[in-house]
Amino acid sequence: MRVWEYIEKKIANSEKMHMTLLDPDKQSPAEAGEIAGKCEELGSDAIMIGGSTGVTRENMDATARAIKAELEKIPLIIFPTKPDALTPHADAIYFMSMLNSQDLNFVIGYQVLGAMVVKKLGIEPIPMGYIIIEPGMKVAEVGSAKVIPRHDIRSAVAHALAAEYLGMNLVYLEAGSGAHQHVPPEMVSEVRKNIGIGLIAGGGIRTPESASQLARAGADIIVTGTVVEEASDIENTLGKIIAAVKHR
Ligand code: 1GP
Repeated sequence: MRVWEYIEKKIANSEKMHMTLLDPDKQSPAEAGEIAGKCEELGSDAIMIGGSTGVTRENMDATARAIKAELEKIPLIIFPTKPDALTPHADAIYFMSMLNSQDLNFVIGYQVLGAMVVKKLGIEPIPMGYIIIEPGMKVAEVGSAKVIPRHDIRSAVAHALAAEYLGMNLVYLEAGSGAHQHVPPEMVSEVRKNIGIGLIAGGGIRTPESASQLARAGADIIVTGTVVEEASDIENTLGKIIAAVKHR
């Protein structure tokens, strides 16, 4: 089954999904593989690989290969920043445009550079509109985002609707990795009410309560990264977050 079909089916069945983000710059490939295997056992629905800084073709390749070796059923999806660190060892790539970037490279330039590479490597592209919400953190800085203020729900809805009308499959509301506040649930629910495509929320989600709140507000997919990196006991920390997403 293609990765998009797998995601689409779950969204159509109103099954909430959890995805784990691993940054190849944060641990060795072997450690990343071990963590990914554990996340699958705990019920995470996909592993995403990427980071805003420190990602190279070498660490992407080695980490993706190690993760794939540990995964039994769930897919590995590239979450790219720039097109110079793509790897053939993943199942799919979020082919994304940062809709509120002020740097044209992040809106369409890197996509043009990467498109032929994605085709050549045979990775499945999944079109996604990426929207950076305050505080935005490193990704806002790297991508020169004109960050949407937390109170500006109207702007978030307008960006999300534009993504839908541009033909994207998914919209990602991103508060930034390590954010002290995740996207507001009111923003998630207003966006949900106004769009007919899949909705992802990520950045700063550290507790089962936050994960459940955002899933109940209408996010189809909850992404966590930092919590896995920092957890001394992944089984307990991530296990509870995943359970909260699934059972809301
Ligand atoms: C970042 O949304 C993801 O792109 C995950 O954020 O690291 O804060 O979980 P965290």
